[in-house]
Amino acid sequence: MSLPGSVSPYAPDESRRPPPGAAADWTIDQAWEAYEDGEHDVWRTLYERQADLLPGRACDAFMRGLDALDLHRGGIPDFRRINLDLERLTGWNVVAVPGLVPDDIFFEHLANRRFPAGQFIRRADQLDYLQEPDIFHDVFGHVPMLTDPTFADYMQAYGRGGLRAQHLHHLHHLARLYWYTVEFGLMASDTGLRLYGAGIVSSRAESLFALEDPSPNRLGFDLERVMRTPYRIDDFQQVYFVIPSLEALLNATLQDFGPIYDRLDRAEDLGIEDVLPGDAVITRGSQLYAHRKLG
Ligand code: HBI
Ligand code: FE
Repeated sequence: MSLPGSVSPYAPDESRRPPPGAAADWTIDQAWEAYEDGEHDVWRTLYERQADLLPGRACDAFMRGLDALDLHRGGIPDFRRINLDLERLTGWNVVAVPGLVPDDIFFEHLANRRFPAGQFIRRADQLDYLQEPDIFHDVFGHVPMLTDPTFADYMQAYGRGGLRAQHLHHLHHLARLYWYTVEFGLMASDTGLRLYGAGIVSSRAESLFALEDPSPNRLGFDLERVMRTPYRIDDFQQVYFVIPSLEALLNATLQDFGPIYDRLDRAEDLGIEDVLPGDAVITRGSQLYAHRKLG
């Protein structure tokens, strides 16, 4: 993994060719029949942990998506099965890829309502953390939200925006928007904060930390503020941004990013722990967790 705040913690450089057996768009056959029992067991273990933890913590759209796709304790889902429901609900399809794909490939898929999901699953001794998103992170973490029409539109808008941001050399700013919403976003609800970020809902420890720990800041979502804020790729976040609704998140992207990028060109990056006078502060964190880890 590259250093925090870099353009894209994952994406290999564009010059990389698709790996052997992958198509030009990096897709591969999921080969669902080839998963071994031990791999299905890893899925079941991870699923059981989160299924017990997320009710009351994950947002309604996520819980509805889990149910709609019938993602269950049974084992690694067959993309052919979940795509029958997913496509009917929002026109999205999950496609299997070997792992991380270059940004332009990634954005092209999202812009066409295809979510690239890692085909592999982590080993039983990697339950709590792994470098690269596996099928549990991608399918359990990301795919349920794609059953929500508003979020489905947001993800396609992100894909289209990503292709543009690349040409305008603002990918690092857009990657922060992805990170603090799609991966690590929180949402307000009538009964308190809720999770919707895939990186959180697929992690037992961070599902608790993001909502309950006094260490991180929790700030009201503001598009430009987020795009100026570096992020952590190797540990829990030091700040989480809270959206009022998925509609508000989608509306924030339905504007011309050109003037925003112009202002960002003249603006300094913020410190990851900063709290600005204009911030809507939900939690002013102690940062004790991060400082203890950083020593
Ligand atoms: N590739 N398979 C995959 N999954 C991702 O989440 C992903 C990726 N490539 C690039 C990427 N994410 C992000 O860095 C972009 O949003 C910038
Ligand atoms: Fe992800």
